Amino acid sequence: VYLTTELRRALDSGGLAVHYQPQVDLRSGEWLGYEALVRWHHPKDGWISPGRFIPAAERAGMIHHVGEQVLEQAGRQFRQWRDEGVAPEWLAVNIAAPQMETPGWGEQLLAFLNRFGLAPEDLELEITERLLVERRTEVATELAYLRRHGVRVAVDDFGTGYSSLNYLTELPVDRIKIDRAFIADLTEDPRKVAVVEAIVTLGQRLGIAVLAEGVETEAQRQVLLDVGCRQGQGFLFARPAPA
Ligand code: G
Ligand code: G
Ligand code: MN
Ligand code: NA
Repeated sequence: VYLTTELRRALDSGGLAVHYQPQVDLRSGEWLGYEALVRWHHPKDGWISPGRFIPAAERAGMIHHVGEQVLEQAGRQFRQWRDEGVAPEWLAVNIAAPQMETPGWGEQLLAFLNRFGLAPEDLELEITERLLVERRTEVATELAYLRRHGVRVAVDDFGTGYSSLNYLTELPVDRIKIDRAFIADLTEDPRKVAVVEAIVTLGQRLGIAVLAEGVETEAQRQVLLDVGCRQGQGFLFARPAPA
């Protein structure tokens, strides 16, 4: 109760910030896109992790409000970067289940992009594998609508326990983000290399881009390049940071 009361206060008083982390070309190091990551600094309790308050916001029916503020801030920031000529190709935003399940949400999202003079192609929605599998029918309509208009979709946290590979052939997906659990011991565990290589091959065969999360070392980058993974994100390149 404390958390959601305080979150409501933060939402009303501009207490949420958005940080950005680059998604890069593993070969050249070029920054391809930015992932927007919400941050909450509580006046007394300090930084509160989205891993804690996003689930609380979902349960309390406040996730729409959080999502709107993230999109609003990130959209405006991306517009500014574009005007300054420093914007990467895309902006990636994390989307929670209840947002996607609101009828008309896709249309509102397109209107929102339009308001900032952004194209649907500028935006990528990161949706967890769990959501895509468990709520497949509920999110299908809005997802298909948005994708028809050019918005891209990334599967976040790919490979974490939901072995339904079937959805990859049925749901419109543009990018797979390999969960950082697979990357963490890539250089110690050959089985992890095998799994990552298989995901990369799967992506190639299905025409889906593959991005590795949680790349922290040069050795990991090298293994990823060796198995044909072209994109990554992680502390090796940059930590999430304010605009
Ligand atoms: O940034 P950090 O590692 O603390 O993020 C923890 C979790 O919170 C990650 O799973 C991330 O996807 C999620 N997250 C970060 N920002 C947002 C957001 O704006 N909306 C949603 N729904 N989840 C987010
Ligand atoms: O679930 P999602 O992929 O949206 O979570 C993204 C979060 O992962 C970011 O908020 C960030 O804090 C965290 N993250 C990003 N890069 C790294 C990394 O190289 N190592 C670790 N341990 N965490 C990372
Ligand atoms: Mn993400
Ligand atoms: Na992830």
